Amino acid sequence: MSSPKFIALTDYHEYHIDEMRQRAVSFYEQMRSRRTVRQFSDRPISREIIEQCILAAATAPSGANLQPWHFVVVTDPSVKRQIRVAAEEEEKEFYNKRAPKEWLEALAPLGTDEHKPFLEIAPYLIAIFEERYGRLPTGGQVKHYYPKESVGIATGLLITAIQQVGLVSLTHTPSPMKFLNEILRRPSNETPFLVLVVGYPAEDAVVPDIKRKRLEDVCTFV
Ligand code: IYR
Repeated sequence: MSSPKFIALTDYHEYHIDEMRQRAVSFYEQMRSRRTVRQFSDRPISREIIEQCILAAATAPSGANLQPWHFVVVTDPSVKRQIRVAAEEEEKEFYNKRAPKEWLEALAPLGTDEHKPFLEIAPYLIAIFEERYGRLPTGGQVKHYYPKESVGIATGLLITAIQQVGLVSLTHTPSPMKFLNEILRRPSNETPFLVLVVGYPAEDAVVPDIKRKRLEDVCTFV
């Protein structure tokens, strides 16, 4: 077992309490303006912006720092098309057969259905994979700890980074989404976590009139 190596915490910066308060308010203001968007523009976005956002996502804490994530950035129209076709096939089953009435009722305020044109229109689809275990070049396996939690945190950071640069996103979770392994040729130790659709909103984009819970409803101090 190797012994740990420590370095000084030089990147930490403390703010005066007034500035801390102001930063807390302004970050909340920024985050509360985020909306999940389902109508995208096809306007291109430079790859370097997406790369920076993924670098930010990959700073997420992870179990034993094993960073059990992989991001596949899809821009190729023919690959997007394949993803759309496969996703719509699953969604058709979901909306018409598999989904229990209760689930469809819960989704009704969002106005979603089996049609997913955004999978071809948006300039970027970022398929996020959870590495359930790691693979060594020698063929051995590396146990991963809390991979789903770790990937969930990284995805949250990615959504935040996308919002921060002035783009919009949609967390798309076709179910089941095993087809992503085949289309994107990912190995069997990786499970698709979700597809983040990224771009500019369409000029006439609309969003459902839904509300977030109040602080008292989501938080308890003891
Ligand atoms: N995967 C389907 C259904 C869906 C499920 C949930 I939970 C949502 O929050 C939204 C949609 C779809 O993408 O339409």
